[in-house]
Order: sequence, then structure tokens, then C-alpha cells
Amino acid sequence: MRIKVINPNTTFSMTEKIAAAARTVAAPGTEILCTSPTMGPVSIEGHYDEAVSVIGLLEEIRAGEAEGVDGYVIACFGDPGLMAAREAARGPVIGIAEAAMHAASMIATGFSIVTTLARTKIIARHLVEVYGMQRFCRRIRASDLAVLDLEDPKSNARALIIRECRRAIEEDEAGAIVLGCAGMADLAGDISRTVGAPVVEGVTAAVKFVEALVGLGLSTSKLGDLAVPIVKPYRGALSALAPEARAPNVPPTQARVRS
Ligand code: 5HY
Repeated sequence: MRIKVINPNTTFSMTEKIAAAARTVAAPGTEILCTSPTMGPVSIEGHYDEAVSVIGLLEEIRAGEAEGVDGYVIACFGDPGLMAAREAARGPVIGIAEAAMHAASMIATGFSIVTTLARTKIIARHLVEVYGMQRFCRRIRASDLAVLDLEDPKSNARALIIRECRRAIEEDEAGAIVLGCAGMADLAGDISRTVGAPVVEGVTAAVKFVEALVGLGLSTSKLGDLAVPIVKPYRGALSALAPEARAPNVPPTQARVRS
């Protein structure tokens, strides 16, 4: 199967890091395609960045549909554009926050999220509520790192993240930690060994969830609100994103069985 992992920000070094993490857990039969948009914010650190990043994300989803990709990961902890991507895609689309929270809820009775800037905590809080994770999420902690500090080997990112992880274990009684940024994709094992607790990282968790869903023959429902977008013209610079008439909603996995 082919899973397209999309980093919605435009920092190539982070996309490479995400790709490497995804490939460490991909099953032998899984090909990981990893991309980021050619346009948009270099990092996503708030509502405005997120909103703008969705255009490039949806362009990547549309390209994946043309290539017959089996499933997608949205590799940004705000899960930007998740429902729009599910409208546009046939295969499963999993956000890293959703994947990480569900995985953590299956291995601990409570988890804390350690993310970057304090101003982005509300985005994670909203997702905790949307995903029904209130009973599991003990607290959302900020390491006060900018996202791109995670790309700077001279930053003290690792130490700041470990500090918050330790506080989560001691003060929040968290049984597990969720890393709240795709830019932390390379840190989970190291941090878990250092703090002595399970650390769940969303890119790798999401890849395994997509593999499981595709393996079960499950694709995104095309009933109701997740049906393909209604065909209509879009004007101006966004005209290329206009929904087109599409073949019957047969997911790529089932299409291959039929051919
Ligand atoms: C992410 N921002 O995973 C989010 C996380 C955050 O550019 N990639 C980003 O810190 O908000």
C-alpha cells in the first residue's frame, strides 16, 4: 500500500525528519510518500497559520487522489484541514493529534500533551474535546519552543521537552506523554528512555492506524458530510481547487480488487 504523509508547513528539513520517522515503523509492504506544499507557512503556530496551510494540504490530497494513494497522514498536531481532506479523499485520512491521543488512551488511563508555544495549547485543547479525550487528557503543557527551534541543533529543545515531560509525570500523574508537534518525530524513543514513561508520537502512530484501516479494507465514508465535495466553479486563484465530477466513490483498495 502507499501512504502519503503530508507536512502542511513548508520547512523541508522537518518534512525529511517526518518521512524518516514514518519509514521506521512502516510495514514491509507499505511505501511512504512524504511531501509538503510548495506554498504556505514555514511553521504552523496558530489559527491563521493553520487556515492558510490547508490550501496547500488540499492540493497535496488532490494530487494523491490522482496517484491512487491508499491513505494519508496529516503531519501537523493541529490536524489542519482534516475533515476537508476526508471529503476529498477515498482512503483513510488520519491526523497526528487524533492518532497520538487514541494510542495514548489505549496504553494509559491518563496522558499529558507536551507541545511548543503556549499560544497553540488552545488548538490541542479543542482537539481533545472534538476527539472525546477529556477523560484521558490530564494537561496540555507548552515547552515554549518555536516550532523551528526543533530544527535548530543548537536550541535546547530536547531539554525543555524533557523538563515538561518530567513535570507531567510528577505533577499531572500522566501515565503517558503525547508529543504535540510533528517536529518532535525523531525524539520519542530518546525521551521515553530518559523520562521512563511511554511517549506517543503522532506521525508514527498515524502511519500504523492508516495501515490498520486499509488492511481492514476500510476507507473514508462517502455518506453524508464526507461525500465528495459538491461540483461547482471556484473563481480566481483558487479555481484549480474546484471540485470536479469523479468516478463512483470506489476506494483505491476496492478498485484494485475489482480490476
Ligand atoms: C506541527 N506546527 O506539528 C504544529 C505543532 C505546533 O508547524 N507542525 C507545525 O507546534 O503547533
